[in-house]
Amino acid sequence: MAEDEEVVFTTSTGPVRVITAASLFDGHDAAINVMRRLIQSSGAEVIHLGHDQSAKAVVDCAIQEDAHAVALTSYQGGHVEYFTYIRELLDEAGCEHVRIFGGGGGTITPPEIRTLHQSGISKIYSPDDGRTMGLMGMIHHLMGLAGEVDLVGEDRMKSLDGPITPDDMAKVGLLLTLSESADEKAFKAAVEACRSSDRDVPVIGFTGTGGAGKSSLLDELMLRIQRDNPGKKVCLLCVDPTRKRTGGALLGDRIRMNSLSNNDLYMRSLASRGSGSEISANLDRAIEVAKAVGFDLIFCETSGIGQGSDAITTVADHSLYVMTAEFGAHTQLEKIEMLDVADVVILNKYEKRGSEDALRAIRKQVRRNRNMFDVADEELPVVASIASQFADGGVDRLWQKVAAMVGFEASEPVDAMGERKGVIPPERIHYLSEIAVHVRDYHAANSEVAEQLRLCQH
Ligand code: B12
Ligand SMILES: Nc1nc2c(ncn2[C@@H]2O[C@H](COP(=O)(O)OP(=O)(O)OP(=O)(O)O)[C@@H](O)[C@H]2O)c(=O)[nH]1
Ligand SMILES: [Mg+2]
Repeated sequence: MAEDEEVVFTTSTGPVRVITAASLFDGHDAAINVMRRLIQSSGAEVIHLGHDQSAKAVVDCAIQEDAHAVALTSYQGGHVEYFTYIRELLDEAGCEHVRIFGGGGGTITPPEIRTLHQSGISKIYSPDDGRTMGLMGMIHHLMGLAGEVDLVGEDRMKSLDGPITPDDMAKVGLLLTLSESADEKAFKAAVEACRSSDRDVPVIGFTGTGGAGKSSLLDELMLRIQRDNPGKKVCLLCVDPTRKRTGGALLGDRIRMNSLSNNDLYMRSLASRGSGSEISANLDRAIEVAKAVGFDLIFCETSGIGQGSDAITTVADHSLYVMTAEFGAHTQLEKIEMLDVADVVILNKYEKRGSEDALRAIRKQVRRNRNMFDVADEELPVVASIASQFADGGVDRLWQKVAAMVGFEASEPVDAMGERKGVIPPERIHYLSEIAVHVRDYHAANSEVAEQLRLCQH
């Protein structure tokens, strides 16, 4: 096979799903970034976690995402322990089928590679492999082995034999795989066999322009949910676009989710898989799974949308529209469909230049669209937020509104909406010069004492 020949791999359940990450305490992410792009261009749905990822984070992700394989790099040492611990955790969770691939250049020695292969790691790629197989040769080898994994094999399907709960992460993962790939009859049968709840659980939809901060806001809401409603089980279903040319996708929402270490939260990344819209064709089925196994609340995130899109309203009970100040001229606001229908409009990245003007214009447009001319600014369904700011007052207000929609508890906000706190509080802004002054005073006092002692001794 020629080095640059494009080969696309698929399985009976759709594209190969691969988790990629660099190991714990390791910032060497250049190699995995190259590999994940090539894996994606070979037709895989890649869920990228980034660098510095613990074994537990990788394993939880592989289980929830029902992945065929994980592909990791490790350059900082400790690779034998890291890879074998991931194997152990996956096996303990009943996920012996998930294949593990890795690389770490010359830092993983040939005897260590042999040990790792004997411990159930499918393949560690060495620099020699790079030379003999070539870059695409390694990727095709990985994709071929990952594609052999049958996610809906007999043993796994047999495990769907009774009611399951959100804590049965692997079985929920398998049901979600069926939601994307099984025919209607098989899907319904599996859901009914596993049903543990008949409750009608609220579904909140997050939509908005690409990169506006949907996932960051979701992550911030998750932190508040855990703080104010410990023990509640929440399911996140996040859609990113499938690339038409290869059928692969970068499912990148998970990289923003720092809150996921809490096992009350469950996240599944979905590719749009040719739905032709910002939600996946089977998102309604995935929601059905989340309801049937007893989650208390379901969030859906769409891929980035344009002015006329509102597909989220077809699956969500309440929808939130996230935008930034960069919407163009004020007249552009008149074209945005979601300003008519969103339960809350969120102007995120509020610390950026032009946001105050944008907030005024959005409020004006929402007033016009909904005939809300007599309503005070604070009563309008418009929130300004800074999702990247710790304990942001705007996100707190958004959480209050969402909590009221779904009957959850929400703490009172501490800070005002739109307050910019900065990393260093204003009263501490000169802290480095204060330290320098203290050190200088200390040295001056020391010199004076030393001088007096010198005079006394002579
Ligand atoms: C680039 C690099 C950096 C860059 C990283 C940039 C980035 N964002 O990734 C910078 C300069 C930032 C850096 C910093 C450091 N680095 Co550095 N770095 C390297 C270097 C030169 C190359 C690593 C690399 O990315 N190679 C590119 C890959 C594609 O090629 P490869 O490694 O040969 O891998 C082959 C196969 O294994 C395979 N492969 C690899 N991974 C995968 C994955 C999959 C899925 C597949 C299919 C294949 C595959 O592909 C290649 C085919 O030939 C290595 C030395 C070296 N020459 O290898 C040191 C090296 C890894 N770094 C090292 C060190 C010590 C550091 C620092 C701690 C230095 C310091 N004191 O600050 C920091 C730590 C950074 C951190 N936060 O973790 C040491 C590690 C020593 C050890 N483990 O015992 C090394 C080995 C250098 C050395 N000899 O001392 N580093
Ligand atoms: N300055 C600033 N950056 C933010 C804020 N919120 C999010 N970001 C950054 O904006 C970038 C995109 O954020 P995401 O949360 O991934 O946005 P998204 O809308 O989910 O993106 P897609 O899912 O790709 O459409 C990231 O680099 C975030 O760190 C904010 O309030 N201010
Ligand atoms: Mg996102």
